[in-house]
Amino acid sequence: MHIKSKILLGLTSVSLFWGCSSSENGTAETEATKPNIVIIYMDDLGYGDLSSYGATELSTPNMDKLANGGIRFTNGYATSATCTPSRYALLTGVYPWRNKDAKILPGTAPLLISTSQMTVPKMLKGQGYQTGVVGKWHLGLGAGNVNWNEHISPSPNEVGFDYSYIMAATQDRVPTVYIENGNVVNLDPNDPIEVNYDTNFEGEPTGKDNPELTTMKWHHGHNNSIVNGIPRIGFMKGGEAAKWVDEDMADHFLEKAQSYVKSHKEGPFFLYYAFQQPHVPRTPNPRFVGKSGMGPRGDVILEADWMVGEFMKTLEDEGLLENTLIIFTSDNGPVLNDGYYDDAVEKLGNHTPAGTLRGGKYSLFEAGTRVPFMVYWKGKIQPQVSDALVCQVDFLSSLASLTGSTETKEDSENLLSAFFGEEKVGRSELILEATGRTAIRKGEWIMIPPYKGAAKIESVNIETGNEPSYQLYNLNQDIGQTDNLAQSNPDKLEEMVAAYTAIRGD
Ligand code: NG6
Ligand code: CA
Repeated sequence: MHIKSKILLGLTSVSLFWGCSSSENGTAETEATKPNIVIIYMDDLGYGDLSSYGATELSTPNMDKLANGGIRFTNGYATSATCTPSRYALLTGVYPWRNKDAKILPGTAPLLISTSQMTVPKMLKGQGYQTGVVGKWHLGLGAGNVNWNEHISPSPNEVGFDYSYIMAATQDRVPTVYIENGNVVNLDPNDPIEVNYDTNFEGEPTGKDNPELTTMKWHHGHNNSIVNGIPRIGFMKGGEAAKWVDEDMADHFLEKAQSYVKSHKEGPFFLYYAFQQPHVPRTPNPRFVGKSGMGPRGDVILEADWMVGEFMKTLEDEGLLENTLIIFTSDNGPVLNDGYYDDAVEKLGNHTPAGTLRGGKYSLFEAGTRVPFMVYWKGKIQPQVSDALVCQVDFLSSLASLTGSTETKEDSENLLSAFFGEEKVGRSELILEATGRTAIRKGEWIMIPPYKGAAKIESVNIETGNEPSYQLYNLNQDIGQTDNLAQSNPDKLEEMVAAYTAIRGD
């Protein structure tokens, strides 16, 4: 049985989804079933990587079903151009630049979210939800100096998730093991795990010194411990039986996500399903090798697309599709060579992972943060394309509003009506972040303050967005950000700088 509870909906139009009438003050009250909520979160998937977002060289039929059967946002953003800060904002409703530690974390970092902080799962738990996370975490674990051979705490389970099945950081970082509810899976106590990000363990091979032991070659970084032939970031010793099989990771997480759904179908549940694709190392299962003709990066996108389809099938088979809100998006923009020789550049052909956007992962230009962003609810949300400005930091307040919670955060706007396609307008302004630098989007404009530093990260071949003077672009007229109007439109520049300063306070 689903929990029947009173849902207060601030918006009359949204409340119509429940077929209820509105009261005089514009709010509606009804007995309704709370929907299950699933966030499918991709890792480094670009704005132009889906056929529904214009890709012609890759076909993503299952992701397209969400895009074409729900709302496809054209101005949907992650807060950040890298993983950890985007995930922090998605879960907490707080801009990551407010937390100085919200940057790409090593696998040994302590938990970034305070256990006293409000989070999306915590808020939903308060509304009667069961909550689970499956997949990539990358928000730190423990309180420093984690002993991987004991119960790890705090973990996702201390910031709102009843259930967690995760990898600690990234697929390219140690420890290369799965962690279920704070315990390393398949750990053999006689072969304890040790992890260090500064120094190697005596006698252990590394990508740097033992290239002959690697099956994937490192290009930059990624030359520490070798696991499954892949040189990683960080040093790890022991834990042989607990090590994941890279080529099986996507199947493994899918299976965990599916069993979570099946065992929580009485609902309501919230599942944060965080894929590891197409982040490096790209290790498609043999079923997908060669399928894209684009090398491993294309292959793992097809693999992820297949997983989305299988996951949707499970929701359908369990009779949950009409009662589940699905949000699909990505933590940051695309990158080709992110540290391994894997043919991403060589076999790209005519594919454009960023679509018509400038930049990519790590960049303050649009491709860093503007990402595929779909909201799907079969039978409830009318298929459409929306240009509303929306961001992942808005999930906290919006999902609170949906489920009858009064939780809200200053940085997190209640955009439920935009997320449901009832309004075509979202936020008026948004601060975007890339490796510690910030810019402001306001209306159709974006202003990037002057930044010192290289204009390009040569290793990944991506423009950073750095320039010694102000940049101002009109994104409606110049989506590719080629025409800097800072000089020719000083009034607009001044307005944007004032808006930026008002939020950032410096
Ligand atoms: C970088 C890694 C990159 C990737 C990134 C995190 C090097 C040279 N590069 O430091 O490969 O792991 O961190 O990506 O080590 S993210 O999507 O999780 O933010
Ligand atoms: Ca990422």
